Amino acid sequence: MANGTTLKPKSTTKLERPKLYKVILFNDDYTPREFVTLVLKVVFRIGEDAGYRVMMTAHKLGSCVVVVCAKDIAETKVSEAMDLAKEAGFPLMFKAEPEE
Ligand code: TYC
Repeated sequence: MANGTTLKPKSTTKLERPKLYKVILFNDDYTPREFVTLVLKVVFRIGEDAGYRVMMTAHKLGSCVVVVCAKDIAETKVSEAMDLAKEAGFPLMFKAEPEE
């Protein structure tokens, strides 16, 4: 161009938006409610009140989405949460699943 700047050619390759993953909490008959709320607080940084509501939703409906985030973060959180449950001897279950 006259002022010395150059124009970038338009790129034709489209960047795919990275897929988001949901972390799902599942109900079981053995894990204490307080422990579920504690795990949500420590691992997912969800406050007491919101954590209690997520836990009660899973308790009543069978499952509840905890967060939606990038795949690696979702998988790390799932294994951190399930490690804590395993250490404490509870069958608490989380899963990371791609969003539709
Ligand atoms: N159902 C459990 C109980 O009554 C509590 C619980 C809630 C466990 C939610 C898991 O994801 C869960 N002790």
